[in-house]
Amino acid sequence: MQLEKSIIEETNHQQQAAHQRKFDFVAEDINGLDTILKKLEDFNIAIPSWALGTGGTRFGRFSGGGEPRSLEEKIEDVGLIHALNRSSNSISLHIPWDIPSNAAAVKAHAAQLGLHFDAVNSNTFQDQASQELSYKFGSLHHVDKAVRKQAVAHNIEVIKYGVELDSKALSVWLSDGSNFPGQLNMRGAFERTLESLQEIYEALPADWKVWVEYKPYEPNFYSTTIGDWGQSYLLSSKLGNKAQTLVDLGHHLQGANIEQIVSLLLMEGKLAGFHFNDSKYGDDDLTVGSINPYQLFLIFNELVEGMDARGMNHATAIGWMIDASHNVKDPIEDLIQSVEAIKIAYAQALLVDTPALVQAQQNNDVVQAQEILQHAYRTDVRPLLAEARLRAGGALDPLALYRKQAVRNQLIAERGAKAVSTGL
Ligand SMILES: [Mn+2]
Repeated sequence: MQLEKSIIEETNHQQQAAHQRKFDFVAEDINGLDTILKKLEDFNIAIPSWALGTGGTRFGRFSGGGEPRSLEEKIEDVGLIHALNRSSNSISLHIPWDIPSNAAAVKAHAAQLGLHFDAVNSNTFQDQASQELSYKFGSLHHVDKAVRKQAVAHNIEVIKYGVELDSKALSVWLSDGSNFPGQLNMRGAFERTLESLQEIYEALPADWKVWVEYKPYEPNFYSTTIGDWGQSYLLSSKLGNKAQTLVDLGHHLQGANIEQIVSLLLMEGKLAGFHFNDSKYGDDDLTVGSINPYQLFLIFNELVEGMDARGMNHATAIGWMIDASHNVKDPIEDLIQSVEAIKIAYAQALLVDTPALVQAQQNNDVVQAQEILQHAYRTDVRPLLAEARLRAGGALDPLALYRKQAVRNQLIAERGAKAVSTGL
């Protein structure tokens, strides 16, 4: 299904007066308002194809109904989100869950909805029915050369699909690791991973990147072969300019200072991009900003400062993507909330009085530095986001409109109450 533009316009019209009041109130105190609004309009976050279905845990999965049954329906769902928020103009495919069998048709369908394709993701963390050798003991790091070869070939196949869709990056996350001390020679595992990644790197088109994601534990619980940003950075440095480190917010041990990691990767030109989510304990894959929105703001503060220092385009220089799994929410509602949370943190970071902060840092005025950051963080920027959406043709209040139109009920009517999204 698609949302009629007239419905969005009509609803915006009804909400216009209330919006204008809130917008005028916050806009009055903001310097460079139009530049900020333009940056907010330009800033889009990719939606992963696996996030349109209900997520599960190892204990079970409870479908919400009306889930997309095919890649085409997943694209439709991203189209719905983008029509509402005008901030989700791309989709990131996971192979083999979403193989585009007819790339030209898939691309045309997406383009109709104003969408393009972000990074493609490979999968060597589970076995597929058709595959010859098992990844039970790893893929790119496997002790058996034949398994490594199969995993390398899979990644090269994913690049091929991505080329057909005009993607520009391959995102690699490995579950490779060990569950028990002694299971693995760690140096050997790292060297074999590097060798395998080098073969994949060689297959990258000239204008492509490979994004190397890290994660400290799970599904392996003693060691992960690419366990932290240092190990990913080491690999991406050895590989070359087309390799960079991907930061997934949930892939850190508790208390890690992610903003510092981001700041240094950016300084070295090695920050590929983000997988956004939120967590309280581990890789919880919760809605972005639902647990710790202040940390998200601090990360964006480093991002904006670092990108400006390097003259980078905020919207396009880095890959922005959600990577979450929704156990109990309507996936579309969750994604609308996540995109909103990301853009709130971004908008707040744009409000930081940088010259004053530099001055405070120079003077070791710790109190003033905190005041400056928290002044930006405590500004209610939601009317700015709404205004940017309005200017881009989206809904003033995407979630409210989604509910008012009973979109999920329509999807259930169309696809069935038991429709289960492919891949999960
Ligand atoms: Mn991820």
